[in-house]
Amino acid sequence: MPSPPLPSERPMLTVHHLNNSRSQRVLWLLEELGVEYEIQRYQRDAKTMLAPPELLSVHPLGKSPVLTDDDVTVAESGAIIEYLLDKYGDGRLVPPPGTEARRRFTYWLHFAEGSAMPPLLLKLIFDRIGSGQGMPFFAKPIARGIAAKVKALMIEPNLKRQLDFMESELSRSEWFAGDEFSAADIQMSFPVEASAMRAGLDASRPQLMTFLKKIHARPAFRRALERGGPYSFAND
Ligand SMILES: N[C@@H](CCC(=O)N[C@@H](CS)C(=O)NCC(=O)O)C(=O)O
Repeated sequence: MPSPPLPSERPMLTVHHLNNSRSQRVLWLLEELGVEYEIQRYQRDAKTMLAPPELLSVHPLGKSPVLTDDDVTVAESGAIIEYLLDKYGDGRLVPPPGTEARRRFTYWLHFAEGSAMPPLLLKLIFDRIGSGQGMPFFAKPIARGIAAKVKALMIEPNLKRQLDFMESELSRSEWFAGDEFSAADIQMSFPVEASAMRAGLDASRPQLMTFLKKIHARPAFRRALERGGPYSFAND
């Protein structure tokens, strides 16, 4: 039987991985880069779907993903991606500085969490409110009415507009930043997957559906899924 690795031989890079979460993107990037890492697993509370309190001892916000690399702790997906590309990328998966592709890369890296995710999260919340689950029977029609109004006035028009925009950008080039696959596609995978899961992305937007097909076929994506476990995009 092989002896367990000595502490000095173990990878220093640890992904603090919450099941069913954005930390899947970090595993995927590490697989694309071929960097060794270990996974520290955390399980969402089955009822609230919130992260367990142990994550608070890794980072004050207690959210996932968080990366620890020796004595460095990095939170926030976009910041983790930039950290990994700077330290381990050797110029891979990021277009050269000063190019149009680099400008688009930076845009999508920020857009994914800064613009695309908020209406998707609002939809998740208002779908739950509208379902009336756990409410007294007399409150259910009121909750349903409020949720339907907020969704129709605010959330759904934004979701439609952003889906149309992403679709048209992907008809300009094969990937989000240009003709080469980049870490911006990894960052954008989460809002695109979540849109397909819960915000009406379907075959009427063929570029986005092809994007999903292409990322699912990447060997590194599959390896990350095997290590991280399946996820459903049904949560925040
Ligand atoms: N913008 C942050 C979002 C982090 C975030 O909200 N993570 C979710 C998982 S996908 C989480 O930890 N949820 C559990 C909780 O809030 O308790 C990022 O991209 O890293």
